This record gives sequence, C-alpha cells and structure tokens, in this order.
Amino acid sequence: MSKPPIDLNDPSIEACKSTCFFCHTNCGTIAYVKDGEVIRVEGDPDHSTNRGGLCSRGNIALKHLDHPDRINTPLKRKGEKGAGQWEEITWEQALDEIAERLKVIREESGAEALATCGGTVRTDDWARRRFMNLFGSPNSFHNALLCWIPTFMIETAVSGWSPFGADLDNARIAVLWGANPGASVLPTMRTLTDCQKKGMKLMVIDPRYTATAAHADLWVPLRPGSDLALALAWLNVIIGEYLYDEDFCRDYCTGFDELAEHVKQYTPQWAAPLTDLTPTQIRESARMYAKNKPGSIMWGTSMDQQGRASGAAIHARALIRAIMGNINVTGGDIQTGPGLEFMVDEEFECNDVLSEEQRAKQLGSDKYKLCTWPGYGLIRDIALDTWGAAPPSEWMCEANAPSVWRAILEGEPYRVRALICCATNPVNSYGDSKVVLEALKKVEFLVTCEYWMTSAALYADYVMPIAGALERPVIHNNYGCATVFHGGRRAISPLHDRGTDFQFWRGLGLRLGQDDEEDWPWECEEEAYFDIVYPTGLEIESYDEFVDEIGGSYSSDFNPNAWREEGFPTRSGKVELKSSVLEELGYPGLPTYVGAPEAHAEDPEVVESFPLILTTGGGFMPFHHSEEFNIKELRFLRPDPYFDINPETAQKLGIKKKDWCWIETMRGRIKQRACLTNGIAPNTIYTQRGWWYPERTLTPGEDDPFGVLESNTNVLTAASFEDCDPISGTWACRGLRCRVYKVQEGGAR
Ligand SMILES: Nc1nc2c(c(=O)[nH]1)N[C@H]1C(S)=C(S)[C@@H](COP(=O)(O)OP(=O)(O)OC[C@H]3O[C@@H](n4cnc5c(=O)[nH]c(N)nc54)[C@H](O)[C@@H]3O)O[C@H]1N2
Ligand SMILES: Nc1nc2c(c(=O)[nH]1)N[C@H]1C(S)=C(S)[C@@H](COP(=O)(O)OP(=O)(O)OC[C@H]3O[C@@H](n4cnc5c(=O)[nH]c(N)nc54)[C@H](O)[C@@H]3O)O[C@H]1N2
Ligand code: SF4
Ligand SMILES: [Mo]
Repeated sequence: MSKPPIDLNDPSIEACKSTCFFCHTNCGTIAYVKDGEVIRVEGDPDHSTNRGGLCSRGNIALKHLDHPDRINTPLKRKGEKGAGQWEEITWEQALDEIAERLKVIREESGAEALATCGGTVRTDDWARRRFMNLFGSPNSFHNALLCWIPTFMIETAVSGWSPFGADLDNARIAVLWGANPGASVLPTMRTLTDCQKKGMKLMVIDPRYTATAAHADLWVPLRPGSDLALALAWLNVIIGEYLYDEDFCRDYCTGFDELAEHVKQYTPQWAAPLTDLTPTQIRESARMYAKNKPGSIMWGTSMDQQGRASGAAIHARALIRAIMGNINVTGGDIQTGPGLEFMVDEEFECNDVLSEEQRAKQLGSDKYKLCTWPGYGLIRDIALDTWGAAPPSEWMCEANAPSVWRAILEGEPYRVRALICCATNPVNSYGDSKVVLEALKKVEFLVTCEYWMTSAALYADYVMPIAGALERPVIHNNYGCATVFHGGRRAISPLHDRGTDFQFWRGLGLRLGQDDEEDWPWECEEEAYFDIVYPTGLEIESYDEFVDEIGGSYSSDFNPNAWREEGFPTRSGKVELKSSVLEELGYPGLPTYVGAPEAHAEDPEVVESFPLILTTGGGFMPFHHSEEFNIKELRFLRPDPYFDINPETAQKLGIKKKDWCWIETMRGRIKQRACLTNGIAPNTIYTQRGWWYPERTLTPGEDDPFGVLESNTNVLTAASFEDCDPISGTWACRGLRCRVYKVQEGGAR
C-alpha cells in the first residue's frame, strides 16, 4: 500500500535533515514533522552516503520510534534481580540514587570497581569516556575489539594511521577480505558495483558465497580462521615473484629485507592445507591483487574476530598493502590522520585527568598491551607529537572485556562491583555468552541504558529509557579519525520520559562532583557539536545552522600523496614493516604464524569430537546484530534462525532442509534451522548471529530469559584468556571447532 503524499506546501510541516542510526552507515534522512510529531521518514536525496535510499531498517524508523515494547520511563528494580518487577521513577530520582551508590562503591573499593560496557558506535561515546576519566576508572570497554579496533591500532603502529577509506574511483582492484557490504554496508556495495562497471576488479575472500561474492571477479573460499596463513602466503608470493613496489619499499619502508627472509617459510604449499585452498588459488589471488595496481584491501571485521591469530593476521594484511605501495596513493587505501580542522573526540575525553596509577589498573592491560593504556599511550604520544591530535581512547584504549567478566565473577585481580551497560546487548554480542550472562546476574550493581527490555536490562537495578536518533542530533565524525563528518538534526524532543545517553553521563557526572562549567559546559548535544564544527571556520552560529544552512557535511582537502613527501607519521617517518611499537610492547616485530584462532582447536581429541569448522561472523539483513528482533515487520522476513551447511555434509548427518539442529562447540550448544547450500564448503558451518526471542513471556526465576542462550551464536564463541589475541585481546568468533546434529523430536521449541 503506498503512503499518502506529504503536502510540502503545508506550512505546518517541517522537513528536518536527520540521521538514521540503525547502523553506523548513518544514512541521511528527512523527517517530516507536524505539530511536534514525526509523520514520515524518507532517505535524504542530497546525502552523499545514501543518495536518497534507505534499507529495510531505515524504513521502519517510525515503528521503532514509538513501539509498544519501548522503555519510556526510568525503571527501578522492585523484586529479585531478573524477576522483571519494576517501579517507574523520574530521571532525577534514578540519577540521584545511582550516583549515591557509585559514590559508596568508589569510597569502599576505588573508582576502578566501576566498569562500563558498550557495543557498536551509537553516539557520543566520548561522553562516557569523559565521565569515566573524571570518575577515575580506567575500565570502560566495548566489544569493538571484534570490529576494527585491533585493525586500527596495528595499522597505525605500522604506518602511522589506519586507512579510513579507499580511492575506489581510481583503483584497479578492490579486495574484500572478510567483508560483505552486500549485507552489511549497502551504500558501499553500490559504490563497488559502480566502479566495477568502470573496469575495477573485485576479489572476495570469504568462506561463504555471499551477495557480495556473487559480484566478484574472483571468490577465494578460504577456511574460516585461516586468514593469517593466507596473508603470510600472499607475502611469500608477492615478494618471491618480485611483484612488490621496489621503489616504495626502498624509499618509504624499514625492515623489508628481514620481512623477505621471514616469509620465505610461508609458501603456498605450506598454506594450502591450512586454508583449504590449492597452492594455485593462493598464488593466483596474490597475483591478481599485486598485478592490478593501484588497489585497495578494504576493511572487514573478519580478522578482528580471529582470537589468537587476529593480531598477526591484521599485521600481515597491513604489510601486503604496504609492500605494494598501495597506501596514500591515488587509487589506493587512504590514511588521512585525524581531522585537524574540527574538534576530534579525543579532545573531549579528558584523558590527562586519569592518573598513571589508575591507568595501570586497567583490566587486561598487563596481558593485552596494544589496545590498552601501554600501547595506546605510545600511539597517542606519536600522534600528538605529529599532529597535536590523537585517536580516541574510547575504542582504542579499553579494558579487556573477557578480563572484566572474570573480575566480576572471580574478583581477580580485584572485584568489579558496578557495571553500566550503555548501547549494547552484551549477552548476544560479546564472546562466550554464558559467562557474560553469569556476570550480569552476579554483578553487585547494574545499570542499563536501553530502548528495550533486553537480558542486560532485565538483571539491572535501574534501566534508563534512551531516546533514539530522531529524538537527538547525530554527528558522524569517525571519532575524529578521518577528515570528514556528517551531521543531522534532532527532529523532535525525546518522547515520554526518555532522555539521551549524553544527558545520562552528564547528569550522573554532575551528581558525582563533576563540574557544570569546567567538566560539562554543554547542556545539550547541540552545544557540544557546535564545538566540534566551530574550528572549521564555517560561518555558522549554531549546530542546527550547520545542518540547515551548510547541508550537514564537511570534508577537508586531503592530498593522498603528501605523506611520501612529508614522511609517514611513525617514529622513523617510514612505514615500519617490522614494527617498533609492537616490539617495544614485547610482541614480534613481524607477523608470525600462531595456529588456529581457538587455543585448543588443533588438539587431536578436539578435532575428533568437533570435526567441522564454524564461523559465527557475518551480519545479515534485515537485522543489526541483536536489534529489531521485536519489530514484527522485520521479523516477518526472518522468523527463525538458520545456519548454513553443505548438502553433502547434511546428508551424511541425516539433516534435511529446515531441520532444527544443535550446533555445539567446547563452550555449549545452540539450536538453529538448517539451510542447505553449496555456497559453503563441506567442512564448514555458518551460524547467524544476534538471535533471541523478545516475544517470549518471562517466567520468574528462568535461567534463560527471552531464550538468549537458545539460538545465540555467541554461546559458541571462545573468549578464555588463551583464546584471546595476545596483542589486542580480541577473542575468537571465526574458525572454531564444532559439531552438528539434529534436535530430536520434542526437543525443538
Ligand atoms: N545487516 C547488517 N549490517 C551490518 C551489521 C549487522 O549486524 N547487520 N553490523 C554492522 C557492523 S557493527 C559492522 S562492524 C559491519 C561489519 O560488516 P563486515 O565487515 O562486512 O563483516 P561481517 O558481515 O561481520 O562479515 C563479513 C564476511 O566475513 C565472512 N567470514 C566469516 N568468517 C570468516 C573468516 O574466517 N575469514 C574471512 N576472510 N571471512 C569470513 C562472512 O561470511 C561474511 O560474509 O557491518 C555493519 N552492518
Ligand atoms: N559471534 C559474533 N559476535 C559478534 C559479531 C560477529 O560477527 N560474530 N560482530 C560484532 C560486532 S562487529 C559488533 S559491532 C558487536 C555489536 O554489539 P552490540 O552493539 O552490543 O549489539 P547490538 O545487538 O546492536 O546491541 C545494541 C543494543 O543497544 C541498544 N541501542 C541502540 N541504540 C542505542 C543508543 O543510542 N543508546 C542506547 N543506550 N542504547 C542503544 C539496542 O536496543 C541494543 O539492545 O557485536 C559483535 N559480536
Ligand atoms: S544502511 Fe539502513 S540501517 Fe544503516 S543507516 Fe542506512 S538506512 Fe539506516
Ligand atoms: Mo561492528
């Protein structure tokens, strides 16, 4: 049924440039507002990202805005934890009481006894970090370790910054190495196919034949979790066959000779049995990238999610790009450095307020050193020396999540007593869900800032009702790590008794002795965002004017070749193929093979009991991680969870199309339905992520509320200390050992 047209001549209707935040693509929207009510949301045709388009999530913005399941007022727990009994209270009362409790915990156990937990970027994460630094705790963390943080930090260690984009218009090839924009970032997929029409080649390295692989000139179906072996073998081929950029390696890199010697051992024959590719496939794929220069290897999450092997794999990928001279060159991957013409997130964070003594207490920083204070401190100093601006500590310098869950449960090295979950659904999205759920049940004091009643909200002492993207302004500035930003306006004030995350952190800070002039001089987001935009010199007097008059976009000029002239922003001024930063932290300076992502994957008894290889990674439409499962218009498209299995394997196991099956790893088992497809190898299984059943009614005392452990792929993932990457601390979601068997009659839900 088509929608009634909007009467644009109706003076009572305002068209407001707003932003979609159902994923961090942040498409531009036009929200039509009449009498303080949003009556329609459309894609903004003038927005450079989406050019008027919206995906199925963007199109349900109005259903999301006032969905009957939304939490609309602060909730205080009445009964037992997890009983689902609440008293509705005001923001004032909630913030007063939360602050009082945190004060006592800080006095008794130190500020580090408070941790805060986040998910993928939403908005204003700097406000959370500012609050935590001023409070005195180093234990802020996200699951963003699974998603770009290890990549950013390792690439920055090697070549001074991480590529934030690619000059695809001039590239001869784009390699998607564990990225599936056909399901995950739709506007990028459109750009890629447009460039293909102009002659660019596309290679997809992915164990699954995806929507993106279907467009590829070459699909490389490697075994999940074997990216490190493949990347090392590519280095072997590119160097062994003299395909690298000799001038670039000589003039702009250090450590080439040692790298060449080091990768001699990693031949295609060596990598073949590890990757399930033939030596010819390995050689041909390496040649295709190297011979189509300039080219890009675009970022994808896969390598960030390979546990023990992640850091080395990311390092090897960074070196492939570097020895090809494909960084900061027309048609290559582009590292811009921080945005120097506007205020970057790090400037908001008050990092200098956190004492050395508190930094040293950051959980996990003794084991995993790059993405915690030891490594971040080094990288931040180099960036500040070079530019006077640095990457944000929120994201790049975080407590290690598996270490925090254990600190809650075991009190080692000290007990975390209070946890604030903000913009995350941790049982569904962090590794080893059973441990996470246990930690949420056990932590002494839990606060959750949410849209919905998730499992993290259910066990909370207070739940804060958070306003969505139509109810607040949004600025998408890549945390200041790139030189562009986009912004949209608040279409309406928060509905009901909702508030924004910014209001929560500010309100809590002020009650804990933080100052309203020094520490929190902005009363609302618009005031803070004006500070971001102001240094650009644009002639505006407010943030809203930036959106309305300037169009809400800003981009600095960037000369991709400049760094060759001026030197790369590393200590030596060169691309450090052998990384001095990694060596200083006690890691190998060159990427070295470490085995499968999961610690015990190659033990013979494990291989025998768990004969298949599992990947739990890959976003799929229409859901964003665990979100939108309660929106029936989207759930209708995917009522049940499905895993991919090759028909040959299914037949051997007596599994038919749509059968409910158990998928089991060393941590536990979940149920999903079988999707038989030749787009996956016979030894490989792919499970969908995010699943829970918000429609289920709660039974008091239930161990598995909303079925969060029933079909949730993270029950299967590996996050013990030995599974984590020693460099970054990320855990293993891709390349795990598993077995599959049918659910017996009566066992299905
Ligand atoms: N629909 C949808 N879109 C999303 C999201 C979502 O949840 N749903 N999430 C958003 C977020 S936060 C992010 S970070 C991006 C991530 O988006 P992408 O970077 O595209 O990452 P994924 O979709 O997680 O995985 C990409 C591909 O990796 C493949 N893969 C699985 N295991 C391996 C492996 O071991 N090696 C290799 N090389 N490939 C492997 C999967 O089959 C999948 O096709 O997507 C964003 N967009
Ligand atoms: N096994 C496996 N695990 C993965 C991945 C994988 O590929 N495989 N992918 C990983 C990746 S890339 C990421 S980024 C993470 C995502 O991890 P999360 O971000 O934790 O995942 P979501 O399910 O999106 O949960 C976000 C929650 O925040 C709420 N929310 C949304 N917007 C806001 C807001 O503005 N404010 C507040 N307060 N709440 C809000 C939503 O209602 C939702 O419940 O998951 C990771 N987990
Ligand atoms: S891709 Fe979809 S969900 Fe993401 S910002 Fe754009 S419209 Fe929103
Ligand atoms: Mo992500």
